[in-house]
Amino acid sequence: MPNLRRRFLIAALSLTALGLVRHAVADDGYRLWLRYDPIVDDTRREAVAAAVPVLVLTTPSGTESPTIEATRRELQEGFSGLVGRVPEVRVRVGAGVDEALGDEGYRLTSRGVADGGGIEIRGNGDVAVLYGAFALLRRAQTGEDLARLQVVDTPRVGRRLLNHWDNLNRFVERGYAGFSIWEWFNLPDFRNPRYRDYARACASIGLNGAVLTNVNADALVLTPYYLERVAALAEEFRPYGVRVYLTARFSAPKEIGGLDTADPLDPRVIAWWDEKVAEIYRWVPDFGGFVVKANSEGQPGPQDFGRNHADGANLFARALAPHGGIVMWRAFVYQPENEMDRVRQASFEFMPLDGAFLPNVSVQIKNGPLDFMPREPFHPLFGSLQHTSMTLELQITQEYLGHSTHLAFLAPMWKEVFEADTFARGPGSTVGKAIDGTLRGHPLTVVAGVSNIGTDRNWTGHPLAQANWYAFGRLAWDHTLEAETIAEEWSRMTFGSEPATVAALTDILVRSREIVVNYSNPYGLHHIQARGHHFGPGPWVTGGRPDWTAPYYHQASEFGIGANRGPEGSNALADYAPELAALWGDLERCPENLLLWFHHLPWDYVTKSGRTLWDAIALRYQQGVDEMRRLAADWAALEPAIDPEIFANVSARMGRQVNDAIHWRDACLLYFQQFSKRPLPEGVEPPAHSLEHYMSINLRYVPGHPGDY
Ligand code: GCW
Repeated sequence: MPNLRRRFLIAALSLTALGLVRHAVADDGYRLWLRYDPIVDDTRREAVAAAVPVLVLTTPSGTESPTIEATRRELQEGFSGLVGRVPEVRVRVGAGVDEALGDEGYRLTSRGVADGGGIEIRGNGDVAVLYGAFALLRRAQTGEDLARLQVVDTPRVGRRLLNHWDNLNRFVERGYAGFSIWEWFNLPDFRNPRYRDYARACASIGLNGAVLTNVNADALVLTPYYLERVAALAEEFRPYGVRVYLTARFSAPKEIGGLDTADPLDPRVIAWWDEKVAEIYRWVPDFGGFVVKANSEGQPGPQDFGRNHADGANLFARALAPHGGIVMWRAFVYQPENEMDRVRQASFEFMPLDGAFLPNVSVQIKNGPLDFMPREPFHPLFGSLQHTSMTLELQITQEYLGHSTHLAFLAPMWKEVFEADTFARGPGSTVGKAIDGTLRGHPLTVVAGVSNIGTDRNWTGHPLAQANWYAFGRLAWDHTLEAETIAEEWSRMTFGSEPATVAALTDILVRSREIVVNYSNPYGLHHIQARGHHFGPGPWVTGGRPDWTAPYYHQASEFGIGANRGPEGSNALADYAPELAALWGDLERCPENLLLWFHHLPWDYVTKSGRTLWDAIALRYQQGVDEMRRLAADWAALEPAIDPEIFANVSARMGRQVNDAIHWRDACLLYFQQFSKRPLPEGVEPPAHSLEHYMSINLRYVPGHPGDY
């Protein structure tokens, strides 16, 4: 690798001189945003080189740990790539603790000439210094002036985790980028270099933990055979500050423990988990803890034994506490036999338990009350749980936003969640503050993102979906960053700093998610996707569990469309603060992008535009198609600036996305038109096929669908 890198560097630098650098080497996307290609602009490259002849790493320990070694390697490879010169990296011994930095924060300071110049990277721990090194490299990649750095940066949230929905057979549930990168069969002997690169990528954006297994995975991962392999992965990640976590299947004491019960109050079950957890810590001394999906979608749980979620969570919490571990207990619960609106059920189950969870439990809550829809209001539990630590669960993989076929940059969606005001303690009580502990003072703070990576060479399938992994890490570290800032950073790091290219790419990314909403689920529509694999439209999906059908949510009939969640309907509004219930319940004030989430309205209801609801919906679908065509055209214009392999890959996906947008529009409008009985308004293109045609499409073996695997 170092040799290859050097050869690449020499080739690239000589090509820079010829002005040909952009197409110098075919780029397969493996390097993610850590490309370190030579800075093309001579003046800027020289300025960066002049700023970093010496880099001083300062931690209280001042030792040459594996983390410090990794930091040095990263800085030297990074800067030699960027500027063609290898900086000297020194470790300073004997510094005290820097109070402003906490455990993981870092300080970057340009040193005066009298001190020998260069930059000091300081932290209270080695991993903090590593974060500082990555931040410095990022600043160099994005074109910042490094000559007068005075930066202090600390994370707002303590545990910033990827959740892998990876099974032991390497099938990734809702994974669209190949198979699981964990090669269980080859471990622990063969350790794919990808593990290191994975940990590097995570550390570069401040992620500090990985849940290796799917919330639906079986219990075998807790057996010694797998624990030995988990320990090997933990060893690979450790220099980069990434701790491993696992999912714990509630029924494990029965499945792998030889007990006839998993009752959380049974002393044998308690003793079994205590010993199992102690065993895990013997393998992995810095093990992070468990994620548990219990009594949800058929998974076993405490309710099977007449116990509640707190009984279940606290069982694990007690076993983990002596070792410093935590349990993330998922609130994604809803039962087919429960008549209550599905979006209310988690509040119904968890509100009575507020205060009953031990301090090392964090209740893990998806951003919205339904399920990672293209747009949802925030989950009401973020406002209503007062005495419980809450983990925000985001989905980086695009289960409902076109898989890795469609471009949907998700930072704008996540920002909506972080910035949403719960009014829990008056105005300004945002979800971000509920999560980062500032609202209620919870010391345990966690953000989790369901990973979008797999064995695809470029990790994420869609080359631009790397931006979602990147954005997740950046927002988990600091949710006050702007989506646009993140998009721009990523564009610069990934595709270079040529201003017109950066501006165009940033714009493409930032627009993309709303376009997906417009051509698939406008006006607060939700859960109208195809059954099972969730790719493409399926507003007609009926049969089986009512809460897995589309009409349960869109409620379309000749009288109108939308879910009535006000007092006359399911009253889900009552789960929110009175201010929000009043706002969203008032047709005049309810934001139109959530209209049909909260209201059932007649087809001739007059929207803010003055158009009838039917016309407005139809035109919004058309708008989504038009915007998607423009997005694809804007991408096409970037051809000269993007590596050909990546350009061709994205272009093909964009072309497909345009067709899929048309498909969404035509299928949904034809379906709803049966009820509205109105013509398509002027400006909406007529559909190419009949409704029967769209309804007869039955895709099989779509990636990521557990039912087809
Ligand atoms: O979004 C749904 C998915 C399931 C998933 C479940 C969950 C892992 O369709 O595939 O299971 O949510 O979050 O538990």
